[in-house]
Amino acid sequence: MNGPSLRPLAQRSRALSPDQLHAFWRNGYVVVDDILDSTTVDQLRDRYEAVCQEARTSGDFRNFAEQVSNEDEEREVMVINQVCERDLFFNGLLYDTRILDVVEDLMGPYIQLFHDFLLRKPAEHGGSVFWHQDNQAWQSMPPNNITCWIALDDADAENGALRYIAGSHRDTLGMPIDEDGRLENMDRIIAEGDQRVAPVRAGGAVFHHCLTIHGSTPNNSERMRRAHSIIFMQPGTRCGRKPPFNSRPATEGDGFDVSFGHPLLRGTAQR
Ligand SMILES: O=C(O)CCC(=O)C(=O)O
Repeated sequence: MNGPSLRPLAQRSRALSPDQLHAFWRNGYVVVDDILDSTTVDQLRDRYEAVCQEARTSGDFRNFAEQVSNEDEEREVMVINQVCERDLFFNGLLYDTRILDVVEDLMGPYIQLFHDFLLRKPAEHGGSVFWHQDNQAWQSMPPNNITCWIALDDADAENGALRYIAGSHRDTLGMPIDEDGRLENMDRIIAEGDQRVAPVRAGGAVFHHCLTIHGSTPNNSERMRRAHSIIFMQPGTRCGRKPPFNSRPATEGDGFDVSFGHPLLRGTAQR
């Protein structure tokens, strides 16, 4: 009988091992060490600091640090959106085959940019990032977006690495959400969930699914924790919200035309 052949995972993937693929789908995230070489990381750090300096001067950035009490007022997580539109080096990184090969293993051969941003958690007063599902903010349909969080410094529990509720992208499927898109049982799911820190060395990356619950703790260490997040989508994805920053669909429910802000990175744009 001639049917589609099911090749072993190892033969179908470009970059990830079968164990890494299984870990991603089981836990909702996977750490990939040494995805970028040290020369690229050094160049990225230079451009990163230049972009941050420009944003600080112009005021064109957000502070994403969680504000729970007055003591948090001095805390900072500097966020700069759509860095790929501000700097050619970051724009080039979108097309890096080392990253796209992993994304292709996770979402298939049609890949478009959803958006990208920098997250700079300074030493000693870096803030925490609240527990969330990325798709709470985006309401993207289908909810298949995948984030590649690239570490520019070694990130660990001391300087506020990412932490995840392992398996929450599966466990929360179909659960009721409130009018903000937040899971109604979010607090209970987090309290009872399998919380895991995801340490990653500079030049490595964590890939996570847009339904995996995650956040990060403050940075009280003497080391910076700099990261760059690139979020990938499948062409044809719709945006359920009109988000508050540039280069997004004009209206709720719109698709994303291929554009400078949302380039097609692999494959063809299916309509
Ligand atoms: O860098 C952090 O602490 C949070 C990052 C995050 O939430 C994301 O990239 O989706």
